[in-house]
Amino acid sequence: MMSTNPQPIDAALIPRFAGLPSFMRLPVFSDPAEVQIALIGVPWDGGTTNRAGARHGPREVRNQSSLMRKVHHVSHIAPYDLVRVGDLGDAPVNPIDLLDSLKQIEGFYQQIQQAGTVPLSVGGDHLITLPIFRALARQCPIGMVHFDAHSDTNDRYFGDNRYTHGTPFRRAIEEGLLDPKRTVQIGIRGSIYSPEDEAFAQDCGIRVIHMEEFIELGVNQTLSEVHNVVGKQPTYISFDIDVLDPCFAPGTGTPEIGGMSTREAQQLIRGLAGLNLIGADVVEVSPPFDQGGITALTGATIMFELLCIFAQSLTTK
Ligand SMILES: [Mn+2]
Repeated sequence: MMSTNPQPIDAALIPRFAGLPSFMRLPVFSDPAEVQIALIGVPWDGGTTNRAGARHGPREVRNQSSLMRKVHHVSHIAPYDLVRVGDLGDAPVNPIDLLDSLKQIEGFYQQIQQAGTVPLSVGGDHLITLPIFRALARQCPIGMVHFDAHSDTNDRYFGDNRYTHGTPFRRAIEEGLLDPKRTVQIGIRGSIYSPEDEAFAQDCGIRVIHMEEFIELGVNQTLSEVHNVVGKQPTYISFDIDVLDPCFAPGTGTPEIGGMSTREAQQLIRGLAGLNLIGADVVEVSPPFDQGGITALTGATIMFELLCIFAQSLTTK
């Protein structure tokens, strides 16, 4: 039987390079209640401390997402048959006002939360996750599986500025949105400002799996650790593209060598099926630093991997 769910434009009828570039070539909706999973862009990088450009991420990920097909080649999950998925456009932002942007992004995600829709977002820099949490985790702190080269739990930058893409998870913990004991960070590496940089994350009980430990553990043992830490309570997945080695994802603001391969990241995400998933994002894709669209393609593919486990989890809940 033909599904009545929204479907991507069929690439056998209209070639992939034609038409308007929505996420996964899906129809665009303005009412979140019309879909179960909303694909959303957050074109904002006002929290970036060094090389800006992630504001251009959503448009390029939409463009590269035209390469995605309809069925996952390993799990055979067909997300568009299982659930209603659509492109919900971009969250409203203000490129010259950080606090106004945080407010506008939070307001947009409040509407999504009220509609009972699950957001799968593309940034933007990593500060966008904070207003998303403010909307999704108001009732009760959530858990998180966090892929990143950086812990993003710093305190202040350039004097007394508390909001940058290096601080979102310290703020989320302080605000009672994120439960540090149900948080696992994977792939952390690179030079740090001082030996005390990691004290906050360690002291509040975040399970930090540095890149070196991930190499020791391998994919399967890392996954059992992740499932132990986050358990069956509501959990968010935040995927900073810089968790990948710059040879796989050069188009990002803060690259760190010695990172994960795209294959390892795909295996890890597939292993997150079965978690109680409430939302996810892919952040820090920065097209001005990209080469031939490879990082945007990677972002789009990670988004499809996430979409598949989300479609499955919504269907089996
Ligand atoms: Mn980050």
